[in-house]
Amino acid sequence: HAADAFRTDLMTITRFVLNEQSKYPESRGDFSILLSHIVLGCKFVCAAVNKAGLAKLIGLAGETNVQAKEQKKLDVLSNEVFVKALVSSGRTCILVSEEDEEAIIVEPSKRGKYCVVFDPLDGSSNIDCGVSIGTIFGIYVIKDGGEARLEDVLQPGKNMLAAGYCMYGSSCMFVLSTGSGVNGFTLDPSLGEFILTHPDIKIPKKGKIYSVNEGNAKNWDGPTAKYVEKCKFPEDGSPAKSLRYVGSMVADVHRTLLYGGVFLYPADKKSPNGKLRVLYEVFPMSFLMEQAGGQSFTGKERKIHERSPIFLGSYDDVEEIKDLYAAEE
Ligand code: AHM
Ligand code: MG
Repeated sequence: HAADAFRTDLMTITRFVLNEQSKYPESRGDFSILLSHIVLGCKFVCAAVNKAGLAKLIGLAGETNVQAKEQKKLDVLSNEVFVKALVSSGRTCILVSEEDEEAIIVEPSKRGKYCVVFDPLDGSSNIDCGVSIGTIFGIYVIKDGGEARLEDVLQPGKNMLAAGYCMYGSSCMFVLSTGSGVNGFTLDPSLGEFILTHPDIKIPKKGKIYSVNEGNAKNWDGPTAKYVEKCKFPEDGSPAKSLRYVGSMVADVHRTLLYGGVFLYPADKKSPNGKLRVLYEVFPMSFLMEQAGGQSFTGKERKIHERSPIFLGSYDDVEEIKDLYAAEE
């Protein structure tokens, strides 16, 4: 078919979200506006990440003579872009970013009802070797007509309205859930649009991969050590699992979502709360996993930069880990 060479009916992320929101009669387009500002931030970061290797030579903004000028670090730059995009959407009231010590309370004239928690550029230690990195975000809504208060973001992950991430990898992918399944969009660089390429993502019920930093093994607790041992030496005659660990949460979670298996960042003797942050790493990824039919097993702390252990992925694999921890008690 000649027509197949060019797809002519493109489901862009904007069109998709507008369709989804039109199911709610009370929807006034606020969420779509907020999301389009997040998407803009992601496109900017994607462009900057693609140029990162050239940045020292030509500058991130493309200017040619920047030898004298200090280059802004990519994570600082990304944070600035997201904060400005979110505030200017006029739809946010509280922002919590990994890059800012304190929560940002949006000035009253620009306020809306959404709270956004985000890590603008996660895995940034991977930038210099060209490995995938990403942006992670979660969205809460403040209580009816209420004032913006920090308690509005310090809620359980399951109260999130939406969550997602953007992965800057071999292609740029935006994965989103607004609470009715998970959908993946790929950036078409020639159009500058995210196109629906992975509708209704479901994680396999059981996987063949485990993903963990095994360098921390000497400090693990009993159940984590036992689980990883079982991955390598299964007791029931099933084949051993493969180990895959990028060291970039977005890339490791993305692979887990598509191929199945588990990703874990457990507590250990050195980091009794694990490493990853509850609000903008653990909760959004857990929300996505559950929406894709998998599970997630975490702590419950709720301070803004609090950390927590995390075990997430295929339903059956996480069940096995939960059993090991339950047996410990
Ligand atoms: P960062 O926020 O300092 O970039 O650290 C978060 C990253 C995650 O992307 C990744 O899952 C984890 O740290 C890897 O940690 P480790 O190097 O201890 O295995
Ligand atoms: Mg991070």
